[in-house]
Amino acid sequence: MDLTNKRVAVLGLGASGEAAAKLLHRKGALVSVFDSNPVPSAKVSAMRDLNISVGTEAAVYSDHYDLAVVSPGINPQSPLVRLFKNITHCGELELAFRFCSRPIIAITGTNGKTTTTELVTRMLNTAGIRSLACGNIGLPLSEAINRQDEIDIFTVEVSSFQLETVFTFKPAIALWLNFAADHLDRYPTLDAYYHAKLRIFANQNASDWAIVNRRERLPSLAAQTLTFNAYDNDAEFSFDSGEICFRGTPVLDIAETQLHGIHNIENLMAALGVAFVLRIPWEKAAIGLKGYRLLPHRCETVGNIDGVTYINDSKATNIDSLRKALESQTAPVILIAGGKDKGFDFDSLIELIAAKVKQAVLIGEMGNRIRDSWSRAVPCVLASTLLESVQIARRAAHCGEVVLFSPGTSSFDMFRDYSDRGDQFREIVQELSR
Ligand code: UMA
Repeated sequence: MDLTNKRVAVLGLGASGEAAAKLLHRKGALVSVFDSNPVPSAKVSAMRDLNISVGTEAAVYSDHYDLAVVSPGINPQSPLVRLFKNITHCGELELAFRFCSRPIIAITGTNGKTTTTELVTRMLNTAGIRSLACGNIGLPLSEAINRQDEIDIFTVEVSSFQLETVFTFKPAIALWLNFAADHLDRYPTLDAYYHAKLRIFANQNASDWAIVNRRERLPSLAAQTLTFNAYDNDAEFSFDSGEICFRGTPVLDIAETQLHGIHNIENLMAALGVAFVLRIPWEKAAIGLKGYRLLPHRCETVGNIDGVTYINDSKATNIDSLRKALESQTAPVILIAGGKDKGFDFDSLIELIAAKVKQAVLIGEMGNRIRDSWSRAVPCVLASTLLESVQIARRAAHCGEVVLFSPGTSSFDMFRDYSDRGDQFREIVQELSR
């Protein structure tokens, strides 16, 4: 892709936009960045130092441009993108891929992407294959490729938002972990979300690999396929008596890892699939996997007050994730849930709620709707702040029980993001335990 003197508009100046603008600049393009919102002056100055102009929607004269590079968080139907409707466009991931000289392991799925990206990266590095975790996990591929001379293979977490705007992106290994309802505030239908994700396989051929959960309904794939599933013995990676087996032979004892729950067993299986493709011996692969600890906000125990365990699962931003957190609980649960209205229907959880939850405390935009749904199964109480919800949960919980904060939807109605939400929960619990 020759970008010399090409006029390129970058839409959005978040992490992706900034990395894309810098990459384009290095490749000789004449770059302008547009953002619908005010941009911090330090960021504007950093761009202007590179001769990159920064403007708002009002400054767009789109006929000027040869290419538009769109940030993943910007809805293709947004006014900013529509201004460029007659211009060739691609996403930041596609742009970076064009300049990436190393093979890519791409990981998608509604839940578990970040954990699996970290598991794979750790496994590879421990086995002596130099890898870097990037993509949706936080480090844009456009920035990661600055270091490609010291990397053997990139491990890239890819979201549906990023996949919407890829055209030639071709991972050597594509992992499909699972699919469940999410992002219904972005997509008109669940099918549209599913088809965006499917683009991970679009350019693969028989020299590539697809590592897929056998439970998933996927079209026939051009790549060589490996399957995994913790409930299905016909999958190549299966689960039996506490061990992950490959074609019937045990390869990893879960008790030797730091991970719990069926969903994490499947994440480990997917990572072991990468080990198989790259011919890493099981014992060597296991070293990295056994040492891995989950990031914060994923069923993280943050305190114990009067014999009640407090668990921060703020990363549960969809119903499937909340379901998995509940399924892994063995003690009665006081559940704190709710947040931004993403169009979810919480009725599908009723049976699980009735089986596991003693009381539900509901917050945020979705609080009323969840109460209408769940009050048939459990007592439900509304709280107007997170602090109030924890205080209510504390009064309801008895020794040996669990207060689980697993919102089941996004945080943006009350918090900056899920990590801000989880940090605040942790602080409240720590304050109460003093
Ligand atoms: N903006 C506009 N117009 C709009 C909307 C946004 O100009 O209509 C601007 C905003 O003002 C802001 C910029 O766009 O300045 C933000 O762009 P962005 O939302 O694409 O965010 P980035 O900072 O570039 O971060 C993105 C990913 N964000 C999203 O997909 C929403 C990050 O994933 C990713 O880590 C980063 O690129 C690096 O690759 C975050 C995420 O929430 C973690 N992902 C979703 C998820 O995991 O569910 C998909």
